[in-house]
Amino acid sequence: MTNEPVPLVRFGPSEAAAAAEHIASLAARHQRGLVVCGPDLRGGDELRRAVSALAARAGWVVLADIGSPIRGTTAPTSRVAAVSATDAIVRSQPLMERLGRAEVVVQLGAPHLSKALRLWLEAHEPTHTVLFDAGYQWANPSFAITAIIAAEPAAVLDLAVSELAKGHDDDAVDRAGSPASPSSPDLAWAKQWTEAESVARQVIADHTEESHLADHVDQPALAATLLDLVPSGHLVYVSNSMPVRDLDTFGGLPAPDVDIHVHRGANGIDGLTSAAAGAALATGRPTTLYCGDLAFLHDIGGLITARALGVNLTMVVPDNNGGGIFSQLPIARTAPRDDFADIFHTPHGLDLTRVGDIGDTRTHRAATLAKVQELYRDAISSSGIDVIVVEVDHAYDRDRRAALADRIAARLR
Ligand SMILES: Cc1ncc(C[n+]2csc(CCOP(=O)(O)OP(=O)(O)O)c2C)c(N)n1
Repeated sequence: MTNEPVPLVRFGPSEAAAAAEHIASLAARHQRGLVVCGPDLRGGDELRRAVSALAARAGWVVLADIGSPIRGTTAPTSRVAAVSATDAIVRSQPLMERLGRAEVVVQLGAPHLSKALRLWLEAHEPTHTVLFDAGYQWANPSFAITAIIAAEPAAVLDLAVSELAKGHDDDAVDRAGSPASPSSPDLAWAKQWTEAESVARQVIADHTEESHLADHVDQPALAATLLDLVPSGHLVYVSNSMPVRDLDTFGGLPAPDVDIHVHRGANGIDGLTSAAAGAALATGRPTTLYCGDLAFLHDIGGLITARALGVNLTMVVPDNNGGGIFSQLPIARTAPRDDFADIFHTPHGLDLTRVGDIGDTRTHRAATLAKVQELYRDAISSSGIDVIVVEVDHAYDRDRRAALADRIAARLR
């Protein structure tokens, strides 16, 4: 279907009411909507409630990436029923063909981590893409914006929900969790997404359970296991490359009051330990850094400083002896094997537990998920810095990832 070009509309910081009317009119006319939430989004319970209410009222679907506060929560009462396995879902071509094009996208925060989502949206362009953008940063690499809103998102969405609710039986909607009035949204679209989410989550859970019985660790199962272990009240920092992608796709919903920080922007693998240590010091919260081995090595200086400052930090480092991400990229299929290792994977061959020699840094080694669980629980119950180096056989991890992707694809057909 070809879209009619939609003229760009802008709403300034003081135009919350007009922006809300715009969103309400889109919701009234289009049932196939996505609220896409990325990092760099400020907002607590108010925003979560507003996003939730809009999604319920419009029959729209919330896709929340791992760095978005919509995915993490600060109160158990305000959990948003967000889709978390977005990347795995969007990669299923037969499913996406059945689901069809989204008519409206409302983007909150920076772009969602999933490249597959971006490519799908570019190939099946929504008629309307509304960007909340207080700083006019145009954080949409697809250049697909039809409306830009500089007003505060929670206020705009609340007003939009009130606008939509005019004349409807609000209480029935709120009490039942699903609309009851004749003007209720058609929930077919949301239902299909929710079903896909629960199928993907079940396959990931089965995979992780299986991985717990294995002698080796695969990183999708490690990410899922780690997010399950992080207790309420903790802060998580996650490095770029596969750690952030794995936590996003395989990590599900974090426990209430877990804040997850990502290091996007230019997507560097530098400065991770320093950033996590800074976040731990600034917030006073017990902090976990989930960090690739090259990212870890990149910021050894940060580790020395963090130790000197008495930071309370637990570092979990999947050590696949280099940059595992490159084996997931097309270059892995075309580069000659030796060149690929030297130029892309770049094995370091170091024993990362030797950072313990720096002093006062407790280091541990885990070769199974059960050992990771045991070490992590011990580490978070003590202060100071713990580094848990998780041995990952790169070829094994690659095969397990491929098998998991195949299983998800087969179930989402
Ligand atoms: C400062 C910086 N240097 C280089 C890169 C290019 N780069 C992207 S991912 C990656 C590999 C990262 O390896 P690791 O942290 O071990 O994570 P893995 O790929 O194994 O998940 C590299 C070198 C980058 N993003 N940032």
